[in-house]
Amino acid sequence: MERSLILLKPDAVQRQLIGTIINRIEGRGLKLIGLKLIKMSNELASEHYKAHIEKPFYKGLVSFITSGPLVCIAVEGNNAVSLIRNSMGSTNPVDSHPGTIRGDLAIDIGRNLIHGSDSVEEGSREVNLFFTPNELITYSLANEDWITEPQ
Ligand code: DAT
Ligand code: MG
Repeated sequence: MERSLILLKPDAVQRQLIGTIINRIEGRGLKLIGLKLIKMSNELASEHYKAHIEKPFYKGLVSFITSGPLVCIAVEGNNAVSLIRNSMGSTNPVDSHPGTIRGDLAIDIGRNLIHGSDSVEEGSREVNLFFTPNELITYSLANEDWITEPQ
C-alpha cells in the first residue's frame, strides 16, 4: 500500500495551523497511520533533504526545518503521494492555486508550511526515516467504503 510522509513545518506550528492543515488532509479522506510532534536534528534534516545538498537554498532550508517543533504524519492509501502533492500546491506558493494548502495559507517559498513525499519510493523511504515500525498503526476506517468504492 502506498505511503507518504507529511511534515507540518515549523512555520505551520508557529502560526497555529496544525489543526487547519490536518483538517484538510482528513477531510479529503486520507488515512493517518502515524502522527507525532518532534524537533528535527541536523542529522535527520540532512538525511531527509539529501537530494538538495548542492542547492543554494540548502543551508537556509536545514536551518529553518530544525528551528522549532514540527508535526510528522504518515499517510497510507491508494494514490496517497499524488493526492497529497495536489492538495499541497506548488513548491512556490506564488504558483499554488487557491484551494490548495500553500495557495490558501502561504506566500513565500521559504515558508511554505508543508512537506509531502514526491514519489512512491520517497514516500516509503521517508516514512521509515521518521517512524519506527511500532509507531505506525494499520487499521480500517469505519467509513472506508464511502470514501473509496470497493473493488
Ligand atoms: P517540495 O517541498 O514542494 O517538494 P522541493 O523538494 O523542491 O519542494 O524543495 C524542498 C523545499 O526546499 C521546499 O519546500 C522549499 C525549499 N526550496 C525549494 N526550492 C527553493 C528555492 N528556489 N528557494 C528557496 N527555497 C527553496
Ligand atoms: Mg520535495
